[in-house]
Amino acid sequence: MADTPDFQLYQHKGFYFISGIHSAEDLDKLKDCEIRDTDIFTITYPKSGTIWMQQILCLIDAKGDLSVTDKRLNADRVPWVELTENAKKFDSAPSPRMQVSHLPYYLAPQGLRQKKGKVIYVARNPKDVLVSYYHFHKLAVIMETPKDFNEFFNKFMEGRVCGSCWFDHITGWYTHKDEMNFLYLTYEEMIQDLKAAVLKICSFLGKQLDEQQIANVVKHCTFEQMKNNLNANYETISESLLNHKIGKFMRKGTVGDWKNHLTVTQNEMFDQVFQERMRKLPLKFVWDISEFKICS
Ligand code: PPS
Repeated sequence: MADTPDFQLYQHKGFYFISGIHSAEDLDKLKDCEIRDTDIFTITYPKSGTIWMQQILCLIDAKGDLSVTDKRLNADRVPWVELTENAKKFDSAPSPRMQVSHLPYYLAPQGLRQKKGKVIYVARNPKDVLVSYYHFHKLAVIMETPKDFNEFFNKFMEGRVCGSCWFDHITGWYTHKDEMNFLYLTYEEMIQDLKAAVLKICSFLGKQLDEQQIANVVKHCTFEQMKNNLNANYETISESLLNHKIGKFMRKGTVGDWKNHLTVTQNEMFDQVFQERMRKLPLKFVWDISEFKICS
């Protein structure tokens, strides 16, 4: 019988990774890898819209033609650079290299800070991140199943999860953004107006798509379309990584689900930490889907 890797949370240089899928040796090499001008890195804290960006980048690259993306998983076209198998191939991969990553600013390839390549940072309101991550922990074989929501809430607030602390992640990237070719996007703005977000991404990447091509990108990147697309919904990811009987990776795809999970006390505690930790960042988040109507 083949050996099953032992998936354990471990720290490397102050950041939590998972043994069996992340190797410290490859992570260190990645930091020094040469970055090309054509490289595109999507950076996210987990559960902030990573696979959404995998799909968007694939479709932009295919000028909206879904059939071009038909034969391969989007996670293979736009791989996670820090996963051991991908990290090993990164240096020799053909251009243009499109990658996603949860790495913190200080462990990412240093060339990005010399304005080589492009970085798209996607942030999501952290209460919804917490809730999405809680459900994902139940689904993911590689992560410890939480005893209950309260236990996971505490772990998340302490940053004892793969990806470490949400506040550190966004602060690290955002405060160094001027050193990079950097686009900041939010999950919520993608929910509110996907076409506007796609146009922003195209402009940042210097991609010229016509109206119909943009409309096709948007069409194939909606939650409903992705949910039913086996190349985009992660339902074919091995059972040794995701237990598909427990739930779906494409779960709710909305804004404000935290209201169905956090207690009043948890919410107050969260707000207090949020105010302290985000005081110096000029970032605003949308916490509920109803806020869109107020804005428009
Ligand atoms: S991971 O595991 O870190 O890669 O997860 P990630 O892909 O970053 O985030 C998963 C959440 O993103 C939602 N998602 C979407 N929402 C809206 N529209 C589209 N097209 C879309 N694609 C993915 C996905 O449903 C997860 O959120 P939750 O709240 O759990 O539904």
